[in-house]
Amino acid sequence: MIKRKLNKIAKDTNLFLKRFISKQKKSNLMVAMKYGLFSGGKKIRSKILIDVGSLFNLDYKTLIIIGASVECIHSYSLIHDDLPCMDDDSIRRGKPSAHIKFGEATAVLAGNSLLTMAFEILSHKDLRINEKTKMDLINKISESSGHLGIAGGQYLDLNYERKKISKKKIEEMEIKKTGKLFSFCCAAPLIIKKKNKSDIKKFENIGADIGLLFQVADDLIDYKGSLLVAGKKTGKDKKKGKATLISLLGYKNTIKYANILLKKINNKLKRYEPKSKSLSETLNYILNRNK
Ligand code: GRG
Repeated sequence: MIKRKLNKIAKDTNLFLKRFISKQKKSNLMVAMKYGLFSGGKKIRSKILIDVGSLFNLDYKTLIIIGASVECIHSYSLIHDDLPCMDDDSIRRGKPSAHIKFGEATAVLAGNSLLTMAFEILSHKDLRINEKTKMDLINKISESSGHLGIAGGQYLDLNYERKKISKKKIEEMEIKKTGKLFSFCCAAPLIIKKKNKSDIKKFENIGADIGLLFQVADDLIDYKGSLLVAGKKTGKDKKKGKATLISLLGYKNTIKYANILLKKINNKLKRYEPKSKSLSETLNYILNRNK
C-alpha cells in the first residue's frame, strides 16, 4: 500500500521535474543533474509533505511542486555527500555515484545547479500560491539547507569522525544533517495555510523528530543491511569511525531508542486522527524499511 503511494508520488514528481527542465534552455550540466534526480530515490520527503498537507486539506498538485523543490535539494546533498572530500562513496542507489560517472567538477556543479533549481521552482509562476507565502517558503527552505541546517549538520558529521561524541551532540548533528529538510516538509503546509508561528514551530519539531527517526533507521541499515538491498555500500559508518547512536548505545539500544521516538511522534499526532493515518503509516515504513 505505502509502496504504491510512494511510487505514485515519485512518478508525479519526476513528471513535473522533467517538464520543468524540458522548458529550460539546454546546458552541459543537464545530463548530470538528471542523473542525480532520476536515478531512483524513494521520495520519502515528498510523501511526508503530502501526508502533512492532507491534515490541512492542501491541494496535491501544489504539494508535488513544493516536494519537487525539496527533492532537488535532497539530490544535490546526495551528490555532494558522495564526493571524495565528503563521504567518498562510489555507489548510490545501486549505480555509480555522480562524480564516478561524470567527474568531480561536473558533480559539484550539477549539485549546485540542483540547489538553485529548488528556488527557481518555488519562485515560479506555475506554483499558484501568493507571493508572500512563496517568500516564506523560500526563506524556510534556505534556512534548512545552509549552515544551520543540512550543510552545518554535514560539517558536524565529518568533524565528529573518530571522536567520542555525546548523545545530545549526535542528535543535534543528525537533526541538522537530515532532520531540517523533514522540518521544512512538515512546516510548509502550515506556512501555506498561514498558521501562527507556534503551530508552525510545533510541526517543525515533529519534522525534526521524523528526520532523526529516518537517520537512525539509515544508520541501522548501514549496520545490518546489504549492498544489494540498500543500493549503497553498508558497514561504512564503523569503518569511518562515524559518531552515530549505534556507535554510542549499541545496536539493540538504538532499536529501542527508535521505537520510543516513533511512539513520541505518534503521540504528538494523536489529535489529528484519523486524518494522520497515512502519516503514521509512512513513519512505520521509515523505521522498518531496508533501503
Ligand atoms: C547544503 C544541501 C546541502 C548539501 C551539502 C553533503 C551535504 C552538505 C550534506 C549531506 C546530507 C546528507 C546526505 C544526509 C544524509 C541523509 C540521508 C539519510 C540520505 C538518504 O536519503 P534517502 O534514503 O535517499 O531518502 P533516496 O535514495 O531514497 O532518495
